[in-house]
Amino acid sequence: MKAKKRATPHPKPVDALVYPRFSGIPTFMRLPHIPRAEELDIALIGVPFDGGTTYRPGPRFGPRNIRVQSAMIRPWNPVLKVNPFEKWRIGDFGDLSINPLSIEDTYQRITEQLDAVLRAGARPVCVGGDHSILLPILRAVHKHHGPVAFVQLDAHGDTWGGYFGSPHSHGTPVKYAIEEGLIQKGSALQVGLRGQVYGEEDFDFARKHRIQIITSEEFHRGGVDLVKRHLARLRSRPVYLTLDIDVVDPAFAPGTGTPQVGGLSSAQILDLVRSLKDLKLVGCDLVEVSPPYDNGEITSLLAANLLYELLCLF
Ligand SMILES: [Mn+2]
Repeated sequence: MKAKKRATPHPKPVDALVYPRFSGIPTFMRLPHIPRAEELDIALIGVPFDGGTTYRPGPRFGPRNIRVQSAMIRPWNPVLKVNPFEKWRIGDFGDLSINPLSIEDTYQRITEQLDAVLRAGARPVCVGGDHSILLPILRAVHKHHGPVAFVQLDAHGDTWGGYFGSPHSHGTPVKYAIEEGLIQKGSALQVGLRGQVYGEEDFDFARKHRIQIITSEEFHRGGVDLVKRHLARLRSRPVYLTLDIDVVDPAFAPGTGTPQVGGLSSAQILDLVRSLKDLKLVGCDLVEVSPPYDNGEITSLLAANLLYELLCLF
């Protein structure tokens, strides 16, 4: 994809006051607030919805706190040797309109709004919100790219069925995305899964649909090299990437809805995200940051840095 007219001038910290958002909340990475997707190559989009959480609530405040913690992000990535703000026109698109009382209505709203963003030629980077927002995002992506290859960094597979008679929650989006054909058959990779499940049959869905799984235990043994071997199959296709912050160990990212011990460290997740560099990314998201459960804002700070690393993958 070719960059639009000109790259976004990335403001220096002192310029942060030039871009005050409403209520004094800064924008993502001090970028200009540009709610017009046609002016953007990459749109950073808040999705403040947590009506799909099954345990700890709070990720509706994720976009707000990640914006605040992203205030000190600088433009040059010395590891990947890239300045994403020079390469692409990137802006803070603002938050999507959601309905906090209805997951079905929220799904419709997200798909419609992202459809417009994609139609305007911008690639969406969504900041959740809980993981239930993945399904309507993928529905919009599917309209423009067809079935995509899929990489999920997460402690959980999110392939469970409904809860209490409701089909959708943050534990179900991948199941429906596969069943609706939004993800190309045999092209899904999940990294970081761990923790107890209800039974061995919880993996039946993944087996049936040939989802490749690298558990946290396997990652701790095989590292990024193991992941890179699996990525080889996905390189020729459009890829969608979803990052659930709970892939990181609660010692490093306590502010999340369903924490699982034995996860990745901050250094490991940085390394893992950077290893995804040469994929044909059509969009990505970062979800499940729950500020009310954070300590010293370390989860939002890590998320802000990971968001920057995601921009460096395009
Ligand atoms: Mn998840």
